[in-house]
Amino acid sequence: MGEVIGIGAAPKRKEDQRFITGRGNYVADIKRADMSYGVFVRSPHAHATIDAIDKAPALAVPGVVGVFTGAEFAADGCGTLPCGWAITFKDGSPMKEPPFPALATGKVRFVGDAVAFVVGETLEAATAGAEALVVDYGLLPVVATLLQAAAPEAPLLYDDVPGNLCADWALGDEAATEAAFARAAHVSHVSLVNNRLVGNPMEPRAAVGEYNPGTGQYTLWSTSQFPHVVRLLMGMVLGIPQHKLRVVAPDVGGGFGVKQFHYGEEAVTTWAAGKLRRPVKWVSTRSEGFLADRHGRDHVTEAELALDENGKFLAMRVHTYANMGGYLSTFGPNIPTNLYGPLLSGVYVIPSIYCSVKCMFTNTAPVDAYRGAGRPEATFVVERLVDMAAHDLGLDRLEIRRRNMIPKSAYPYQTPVLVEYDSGDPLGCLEQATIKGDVAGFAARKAESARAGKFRGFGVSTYVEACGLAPSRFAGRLGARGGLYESATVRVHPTGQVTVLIGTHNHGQGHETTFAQIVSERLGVPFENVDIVFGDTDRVQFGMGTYGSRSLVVGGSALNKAADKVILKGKKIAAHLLEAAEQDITFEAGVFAVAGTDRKKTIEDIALAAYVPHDYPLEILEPGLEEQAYYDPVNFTYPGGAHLVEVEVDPETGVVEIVKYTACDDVGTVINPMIVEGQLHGGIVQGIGQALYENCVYDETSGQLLSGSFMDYCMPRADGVPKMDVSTYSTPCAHTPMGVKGCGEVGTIGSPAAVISAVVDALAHLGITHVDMPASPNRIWRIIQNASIPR
Ligand code: MCN
Repeated sequence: MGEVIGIGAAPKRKEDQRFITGRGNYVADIKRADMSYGVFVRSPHAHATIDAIDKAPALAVPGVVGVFTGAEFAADGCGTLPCGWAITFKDGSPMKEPPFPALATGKVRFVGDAVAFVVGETLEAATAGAEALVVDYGLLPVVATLLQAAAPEAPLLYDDVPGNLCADWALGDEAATEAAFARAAHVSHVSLVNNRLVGNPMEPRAAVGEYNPGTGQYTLWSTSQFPHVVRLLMGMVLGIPQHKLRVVAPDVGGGFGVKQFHYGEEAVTTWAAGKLRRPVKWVSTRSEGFLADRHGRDHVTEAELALDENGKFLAMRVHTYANMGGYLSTFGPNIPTNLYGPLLSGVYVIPSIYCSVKCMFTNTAPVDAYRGAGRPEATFVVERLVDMAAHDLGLDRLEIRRRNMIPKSAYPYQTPVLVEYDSGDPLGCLEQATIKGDVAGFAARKAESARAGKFRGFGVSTYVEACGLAPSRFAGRLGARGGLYESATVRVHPTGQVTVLIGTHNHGQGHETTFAQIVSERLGVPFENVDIVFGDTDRVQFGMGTYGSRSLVVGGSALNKAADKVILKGKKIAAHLLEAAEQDITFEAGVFAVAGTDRKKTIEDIALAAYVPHDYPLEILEPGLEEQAYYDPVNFTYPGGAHLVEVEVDPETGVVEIVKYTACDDVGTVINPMIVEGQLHGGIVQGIGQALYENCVYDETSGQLLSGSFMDYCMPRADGVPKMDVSTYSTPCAHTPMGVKGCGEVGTIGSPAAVISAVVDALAHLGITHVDMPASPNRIWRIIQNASIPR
């Protein structure tokens, strides 16, 4: 008999048993009878017309069984890839939404745009066929960067999208902000770039499509974070009714946002399987991933903060250019607008904020969500501005923050940019981090570094996040083309074990463990007796998937609600079996009892009675002990925290080493502290990656991807990451049933600004006030060489 392991415990992750023993089942592992293999032919040009495609040489390659183009896809009645959000221009007019074909037709718009799909008996045959295919391109002028796209007379990606402008979006009260700036004693300014990133999950994307002509049933196995949404969107694209389409996302080796979109490769692989009447497998190479996965970030921003004579914030003004890439991805326009503007108040009282975002088309891969999605960008703007204001006014960076933070007593706190924070205590987080990070000892450590010839810097970032994506009501107001709830079914078997069917998707976050903890505690059943099922549209009721740190807040709350319903039904059965009134039945630790008596039944007794209805109130209760619940929160949850960083800069080489990292994060009630710590570690490392190493760069003339491999795109590695001191500080969420807030992205949100704050501090004696990311050795060495104040 196993034990109950509930909320707050830290059992080892259930799922790791299969991963560390090589028993995971990934899409690339899937084998089907008579399976064929597909390879995408991708554009080598950033912007060109497709003048002709000669399939004959590819079809002549032995073993090639099919060559498919965008023209055939369209001629078959298939549609283009839908965008899930509709933002508007400032004047309310709709965004420009050009079609996004799964296989390009007429034109290609980025290097890596899929032009054809070649299928062979073997991967080798398909690869040879793809190489043999002849595509005639007519080269067009290229727009590779945001500023090129916005330049007057810039070449256009779409004839009907003037100025390459998808939308000129705005949020906040412009007039009030202008008035506050007019009366400000001081204005601080930053001009910054939020560097473009490639997600690079360990497992590249993959798809296997299958068609059964006997039943008309299509199946897609995909590396997806949201199989039900893929079924919905792909059903629309291919015209397949939902009941004839099954989407399975089995074990997925990391997503980080990259796998939360409906990709053309999914639709084409499934469609080709139907045309060929045989299964087709496509597995992305790492190089393809660099070219054709959705990218993240890529902003250029001018921002200003108005302050009074006491260093109190009066207003903030932010103007951002955000890159959409060549097409609008599933959530593309939502990320730099709705997930960015509303976070610009940070953890501060800022009476007026105005933000405008120009979403631009460029000849680059589509840009969409990458861990944090919009919120790291917002935090970077706010925190760089606050550091700059401290510098300009000669204030301590911690002091200016303390002076302007929202006090705990002011929660719930309505910001001037739409959102209302339900709970939080930024000052409490900062104080805990300050103590744990031994800020008082920094001066001595700096002197010691100086003796070793290193510049030591201290950096700070405080942040707030909006996560737990749903609030359908909110999403609707923000332009979502659908609501965002989550669903869970709790199935108590006749012998008392439990299967949970949930609409979220576990691809590294430990749901099989933490969700089992919730059920174990709520129903008083052994932890080992709970299995979590997800990722298969034929097994699980509709669900929205995993992204936006929503799984616990929304999915876990649905699970909690379904457990409530199980308990309620259990009480009815117990009342009958124990011959008592329903309101007299209590439930605790897996036991239903008549209050004040020793008459009781275990949950196992009740489950058996529910399924084997002897002496059971069939006339008032249906048999079975299985309940389903949907949960749609009333608000986002707002995790927050403070990150403190110390770096050493080697002036000879420009290398930045992080020598001390202290994080204090408020994620509300913690279900599993070990998993939360792991999530924080992972998130922080990705933020360090953005701050110090990673940069996705396109050639400005040709639009070629210059950082298309791990030789050119530097990922953070263990040797670049210090031992971190990570702790939590809990203010429970006021509206989620368990008081939980999300934790999956917080590390990525807090860290980049903290690292850059430390790098700038290390170079402050050279007159440096800002450093763009990534703070690579090359960049830092040049900054030191060119510093106006010699070292
Ligand atoms: N948790 C907890 N207590 C809390 C908050 C969360 O115990 N107060 C647990 C949850 O139950 C869950 C895990 O921590 O097991 C993460 O929960 P949550 O914050 O709900 O985030 P999601 O599960 O929705 O995961 C999404 C989030 C995002 S948006 C990205 S991107 C990301 C991330 O998670 N991608 C990841 N973490 C990742 N981790 C891995 N290994 N791989 C990815 O692709």
